[in-house]
Amino acid sequence: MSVEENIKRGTVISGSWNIFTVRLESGGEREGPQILECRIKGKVLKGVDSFYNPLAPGDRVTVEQGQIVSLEERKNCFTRFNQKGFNAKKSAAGGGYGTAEAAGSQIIAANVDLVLCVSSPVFPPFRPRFLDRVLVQADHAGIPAAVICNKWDLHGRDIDIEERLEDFVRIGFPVLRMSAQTGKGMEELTRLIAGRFAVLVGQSGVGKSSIINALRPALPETQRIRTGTINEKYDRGNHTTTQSLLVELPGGGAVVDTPGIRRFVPDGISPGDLIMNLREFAPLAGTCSFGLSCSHVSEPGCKILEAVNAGAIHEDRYESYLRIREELSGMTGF
Ligand SMILES: Nc1nc2c(ncn2[C@@H]2O[C@H](COP(=O)(O)OP(=O)(O)O)[C@@H](O)[C@H]2O)c(=O)[nH]1
Ligand SMILES: [Mg+2]
Ligand SMILES: [Zn+2]
Repeated sequence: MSVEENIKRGTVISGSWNIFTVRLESGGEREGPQILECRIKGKVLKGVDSFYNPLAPGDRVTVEQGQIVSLEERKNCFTRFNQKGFNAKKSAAGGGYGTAEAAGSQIIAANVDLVLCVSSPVFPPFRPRFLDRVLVQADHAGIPAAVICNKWDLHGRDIDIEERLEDFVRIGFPVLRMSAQTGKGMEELTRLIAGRFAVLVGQSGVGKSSIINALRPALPETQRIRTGTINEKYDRGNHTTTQSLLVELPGGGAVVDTPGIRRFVPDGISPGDLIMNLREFAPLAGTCSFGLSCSHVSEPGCKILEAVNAGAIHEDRYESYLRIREELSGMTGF
């Protein structure tokens, strides 16, 4: 066998620390896709040293003799701040992957075309705060995003939920009210994904894995993703999905199923830059009396506060702004 034949390109479909599942570009139609469990060759892979985890679903890699030898430059990264990683790397600076400064940055998926922020009206309850955080991160990463409100079959006309969903539409995010259980909205979802590479992000129990199963209706029972039950006492889903996983869709495109995230902390955004990632706030940047140094909390002549009072910015989005800002301000490094 020549050296070239031994070097293959592939896509990471799952993995966390040491072992990654890679789908190799098939060596021909008859062979079909080849799935391989791989380790990273040596200790450090170029291009990954500023992250908590070295590789994530969607990463394009080169595999040589069963080992990952290189990573293709990423188009983008959908990340979140992971305090655990931050602490671990702080205490183990110099060892393993990542640097002490930036190891709180956890890659959820790479080379993403669409972020689907999944929520539900009940079980678990609608949490607009969570959606706003995910949308801020998507805008920061330059990835288009859409809001999904699943379990619409359980929805009992909550006026606050409707109002927030309408506001997402108003500021330019597609909103899909659907039910993985009844099939409502499944055609729209397929059209929304449209053969692209999408990542589903949401709290545990909102129905991410159920949605992915519904996107692949013809699959045998054994290949379906396990879905959880809702813990009624806590109104939360059990964490059935423990690892992110890239799943191919029958009509083309792929989605990443992710474990439920209880709290989503934006990554790589300073408090001063936050409004740049809230799209109805962004055009007002620099227009306040205090210019770019305005914190938009209580300053006189603040255009953001004026916009909130005039109804051009939804009060609840402003509340999200205040809370995210406070959290980012308390984080080391800013
Ligand atoms: N009523 C209703 N239940 C759903 C729907 N989608 C998912 N579920 C249920 O919600 C629970 C959690 O679903 P799962 O897909 O595991 O959520 P995940 O944690 O986000 O992956 C399971 O019991 C599902 O059967 C839906 O559209 N309507
Ligand atoms: Mg799941
Ligand atoms: Zn201001």
